[in-house]
Amino acid sequence: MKIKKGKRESTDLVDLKNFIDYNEKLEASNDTFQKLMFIYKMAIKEVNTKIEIFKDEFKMFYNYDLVDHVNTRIKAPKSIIQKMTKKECKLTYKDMIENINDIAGIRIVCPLQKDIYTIKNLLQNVPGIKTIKEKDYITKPKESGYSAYHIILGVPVMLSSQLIYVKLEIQIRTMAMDFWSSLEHKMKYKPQSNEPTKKQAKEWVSCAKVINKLDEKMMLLNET
Ligand code: 0O2
Repeated sequence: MKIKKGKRESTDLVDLKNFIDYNEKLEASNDTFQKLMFIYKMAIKEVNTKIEIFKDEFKMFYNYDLVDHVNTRIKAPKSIIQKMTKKECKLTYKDMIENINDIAGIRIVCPLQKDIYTIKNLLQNVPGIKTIKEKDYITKPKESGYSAYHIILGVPVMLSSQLIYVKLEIQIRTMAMDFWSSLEHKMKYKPQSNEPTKKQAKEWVSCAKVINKLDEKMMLLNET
């Protein structure tokens, strides 16, 4: 991996994939993999600090809880390889960086639906952060019933010798959406669990609709 030591050589943002040998085969235990994961972790740190500042600012200045809690994670090597195989990628670092957008992930859980849009806009307006992709599963939930707002951000990470541009996935949900998706995820990935039957899948969608109604009612109650 080509990261240089010492003084920063350029203030231009350099895409993460320019740091690696294009066709180097992906190996979860090697040095390149560890260094890449370190850079993804630093991107999480950068954005997490911004979220904490917004959260504390809203509490201090407006006595308002904009964010209930935040979870961060680096995707497990096994899950990265599974996703690459599903997407029919070559198992190289270049393909990993280009195609897997959620190696670094931050999940923000907010009390109300309107908070999702507030935090999303705040993050998208942070100088230097770019929006690469947005998926609104709130106005258009997934077939499973899953609801959340997803954004893929491009985040500059400043190392001693370079400014590196890293992709990171933000999932923003209400507490009610988080309750649904945590349970549904647990059921889906329970050991020895089978694919849900048509009837079970329908029940999950129906629960998701109840959750959505609940979120709408909570917003109205909050306004009165
Ligand atoms: P984990 O461990 O939860 O992170 P893209 O790469 O942009 O083409 P991607 O990432 O395949 O698209 O799809 P999507 O739907 O935008 O995001 C996938 C993530 O959303 C999943 O991550 C889940 O976290 C969440 N998600 C999507 N659909 C569902 C669902 O039906 N139920 C639940 N509970 N969560 C869902 P991963 O990769 O599954 O893993």
